[in-house]
Amino acid sequence: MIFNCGKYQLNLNRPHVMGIVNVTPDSFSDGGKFNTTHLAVEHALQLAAEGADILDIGGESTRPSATPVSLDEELSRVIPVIEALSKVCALPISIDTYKPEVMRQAIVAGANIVNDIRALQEPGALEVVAGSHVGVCLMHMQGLPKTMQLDPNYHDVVAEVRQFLLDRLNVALSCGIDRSRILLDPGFGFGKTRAHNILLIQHLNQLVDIGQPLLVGLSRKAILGAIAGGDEQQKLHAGIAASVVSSMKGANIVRVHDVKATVDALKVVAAVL
Ligand code: PT1
Repeated sequence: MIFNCGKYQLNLNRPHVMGIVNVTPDSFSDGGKFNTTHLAVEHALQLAAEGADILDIGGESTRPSATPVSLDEELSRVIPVIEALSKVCALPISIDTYKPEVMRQAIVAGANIVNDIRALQEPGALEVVAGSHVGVCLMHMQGLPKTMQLDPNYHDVVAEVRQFLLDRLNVALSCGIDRSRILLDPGFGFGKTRAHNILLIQHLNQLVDIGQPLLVGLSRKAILGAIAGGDEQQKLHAGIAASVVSSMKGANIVRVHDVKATVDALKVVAAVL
């Protein structure tokens, strides 16, 4: 399967790794804008050297109970990083945002993929992506990050996530976004209990059946802590297992913090598949 994202074409015949680059001042414990930009670019280049296939740049945390940041704050975090990185790195860059204006400016700055936890539901978001040649990831979420883990609720989580992704896929197609540009993502941890997340992994084949490439993100999420224990090493090891299991079940791209370990583990998966 080929994924088209503007000037890059990814052949998804082997599992791919998306490296996470958080551009939140607290993740660099410094505060200064120049330093934050510089350190984020350095971190991205490190992930590239470790074998990442895609670099995902994000300026707003979407983990449970996170508070949104303003448009101006998000722009000032991510745009300088994308501008600098696109000049020195030959990997596709994705922008992790749901804000259409961030998408627009990120594409101008050199982003190749829009990674949207709201699946282009914000007014204007579909138009920004349709009017470009970038790829897009449409993700499922129940509720909003601030409150999504308070009471996740489904009759049939697999059927509902599948239907949502199909609906958003069809909206994107009807706006002129080519099928080859679209990734789907069940949104692990986004308004889902441990049982919901596990059901989605067990039945990932039902999402594979939609026929679009799948992206999954389980790295360092609470569910891994709940299963394996919450210390750093337990989450790392559990995360590797989660990437291996999901790629064996048909996920094409895994979004992770720990790129080197994941790349090594997925070489075994590639050899087997
Ligand atoms: C994801 C994802 C993302 N996750 C895509 N983008 C985050 N496409 C940010 C927890 O349960 O899975 N797919 N962008 C990070 N969000 C979370 C959510 C982090 C839940 C942690 C948890 O701990």
